[in-house]
Amino acid sequence: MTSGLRRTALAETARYPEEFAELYRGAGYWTPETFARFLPARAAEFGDRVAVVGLDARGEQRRLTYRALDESAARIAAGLAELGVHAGDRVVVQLPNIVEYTEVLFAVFRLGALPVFALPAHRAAEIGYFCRFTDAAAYVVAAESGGFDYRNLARDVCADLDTPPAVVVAGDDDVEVTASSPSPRSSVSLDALRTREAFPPAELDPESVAFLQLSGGTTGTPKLIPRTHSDYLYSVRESARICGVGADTRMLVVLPAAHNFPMSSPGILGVLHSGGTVVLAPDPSPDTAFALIEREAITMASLVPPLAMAWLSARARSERDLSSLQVLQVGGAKFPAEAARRVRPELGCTLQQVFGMAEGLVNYTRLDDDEDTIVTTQGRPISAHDEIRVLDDDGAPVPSGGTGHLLTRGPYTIRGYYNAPEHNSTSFTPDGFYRTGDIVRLAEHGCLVVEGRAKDQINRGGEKIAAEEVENHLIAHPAVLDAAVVAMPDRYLGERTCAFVVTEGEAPKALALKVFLRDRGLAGYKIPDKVRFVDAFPVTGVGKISRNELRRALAATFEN
Ligand code: AMP
Ligand code: DBH
Repeated sequence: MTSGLRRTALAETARYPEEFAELYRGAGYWTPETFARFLPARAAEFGDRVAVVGLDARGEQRRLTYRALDESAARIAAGLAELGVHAGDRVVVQLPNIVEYTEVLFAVFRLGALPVFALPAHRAAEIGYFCRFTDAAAYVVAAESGGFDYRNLARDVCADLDTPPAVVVAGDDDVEVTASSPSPRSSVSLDALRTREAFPPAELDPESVAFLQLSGGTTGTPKLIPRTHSDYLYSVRESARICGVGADTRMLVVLPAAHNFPMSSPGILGVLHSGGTVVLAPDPSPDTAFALIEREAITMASLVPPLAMAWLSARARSERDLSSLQVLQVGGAKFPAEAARRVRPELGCTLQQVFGMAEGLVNYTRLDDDEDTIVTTQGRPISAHDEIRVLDDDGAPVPSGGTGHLLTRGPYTIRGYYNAPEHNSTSFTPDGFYRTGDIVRLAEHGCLVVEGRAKDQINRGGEKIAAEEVENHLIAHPAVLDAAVVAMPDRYLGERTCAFVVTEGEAPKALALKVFLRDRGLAGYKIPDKVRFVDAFPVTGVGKISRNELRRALAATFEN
């Protein structure tokens, strides 16, 4: 595990040009703070305050103070080090919203190792890819969650890898996870790692990469996003300030904790940086959330639009006292103005729209914006140094107030994906602007309104699906000649997926194709909602598949 391979350097693309680094340091944005010292510093300041409330992997209710969380992280870090995980190593973390997530997160940070943030929905196709592509030294899972056994997933993933990672299991670890893999390494329970001595926080370059976040992406394989200590902590501190987060904040985390939104906008990290309390919801249902809001006097929560709609409709039927709730953040996908308008009168709190991306740029409506701005825009950037360009199809700036492609560059937006030189040459301009793929309009006061999308991605209620990734899996079926995955409008999720498929010989049943994708280990949310068999695809003037034409065909035939 300590071989040269595990030491593969992070691509230089992660580095910001020195002139920009100087600018961001000079402005006081980038500081010497690192994630290794994040929690130790908070524990010194907020020791006995409650940092995290939630269930653990065994379903027990836990409340951890800052000091207890820091002590757990220090001991788990020591255990991980004994397993052979060192500073700079990658650790794939796939945990649900349980308290161990925060313990493991800060343990990995303390070591100076790099978490790779997988989602609970990911399966063997994604996890295997993350482990291989990042040459992961360890993979951390919960034994079981949501009726799914992650020990089996870990076993399947490891069996397919030449150098499988050390598997760490939170909860009951009664299965020999990697026994059948070519290079057997049995799994270890997280609790076994806790018995060690405390590990001292690593000394790290604050401008080095702290972790790898996932992009919803547009390509055949998911892209990984290298975020540095300095850039990310700047966005976390500023987000906390903009969102009014302080030691009295009690945030309910409903979305998957490792997603960039609940992690950093201002999310778990913003609340813990400020001495507040994070309450982890074990499931996203309004019933669970409302009970927790009442019990824990929650002041703030962040949701994707479909969940916000579910809260709105559940509110009328619920007797729960939600009066502590001050701010409801909604982001990840476009929140329609008609729904946005209902938040204040029906939930009794201020709506904050959040338009962000794991690559960097995050926009917020401000808490004191007028109601019209809050309801009809997706907010404005965090930083005075966030550079925004809105360009037409030919790359020329659109006239003020016009609609066009959003490009951005700034103190917390990456300059390149992890080890992806080819993608980087198309996803970034030569002068370092990230092409977001979003179509926006620059409204008054510098607020952005998301009008659409130019990238081949489906946004299924905040869950992003790269068309090409699903198409590649479909094409692997022996009867499938070609496939095109497009979005179809959906009242609840905003969009769902439809796969158009050209087959050879006898067409398989739609259900059989879905099962085929599942068996290939694709995450459930990426399995197409509909499959349509066609003889051929409509093409554009230059012979590319016309996705627009396919979308139009869908609109004409499916009633949603
Ligand atoms: P990712 O790059 O996977 O982190 O996904 C970020 C993308 O999610 C953005 O580029 C947008 O396409 C979409 N997105 C996030 N927040 C919003 C929002 N409030 N309204 C519309 N789209 C959003
Ligand atoms: O969708 C996103 O990726 C997102 C949404 C809101 C995000 O990364 C964020 C805020 O930070």
